[in-house]
Amino acid sequence: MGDLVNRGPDSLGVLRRVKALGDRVTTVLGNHDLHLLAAAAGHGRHGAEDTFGDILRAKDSRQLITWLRHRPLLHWDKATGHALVHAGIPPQWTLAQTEAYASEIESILRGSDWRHFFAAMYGDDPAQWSTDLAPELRRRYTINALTRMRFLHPDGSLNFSNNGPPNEADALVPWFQFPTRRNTETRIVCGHWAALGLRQENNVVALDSGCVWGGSLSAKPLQPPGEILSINCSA
Ligand SMILES: [Mn+2]
Repeated sequence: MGDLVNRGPDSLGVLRRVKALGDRVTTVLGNHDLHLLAAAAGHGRHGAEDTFGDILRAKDSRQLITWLRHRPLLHWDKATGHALVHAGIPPQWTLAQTEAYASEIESILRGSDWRHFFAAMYGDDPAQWSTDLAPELRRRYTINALTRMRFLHPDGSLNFSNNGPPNEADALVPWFQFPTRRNTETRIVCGHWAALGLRQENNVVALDSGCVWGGSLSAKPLQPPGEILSINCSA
């Protein structure tokens, strides 16, 4: 569910290992993966807290970056009927819209001018979705919604200041509990929100159980469907 890098001690090892699995693995891009791609493109504001310098300096850096930028933002798993996405799908979008907006960015990242995309990726605006957004702003909203979203304001706009668990957030609503969600029929598997922990509700499976913070690493068998498996990461 993304964020293969920058969330632990051996980002280079993780990236090489997952890449080596080839067709046996499907992974979607997370905000930290995009942050690495931005750095590789010369647009990242990467600093001391980032732990992917080894990837940028590796002898196979070019191949790893090329592989990573060909990963999708959204994966629709037709066989099991699940949408895989790093943070979630905004309530204003149907699955068809999500596929269209994600695909627009995936095409850019896979194209020869991919580096240029990152010049305009960073920023919290626009926080509110509108079909009238100019292309550059639509793409930034898409990136923010699919890879950074947690809480929404009551008007449906994205909130970026609270990353805690839901009970600590006053008027904010977790995206998957938003009352007028248009994608409640879509089964969604996501990660990203470590403070939320494991959740299964409203057709959403949220799997980030905080491995990087000493919690656990969790997996959900989709075919055949099974109970969530978790392994302890505190050791
Ligand atoms: Mn994330």
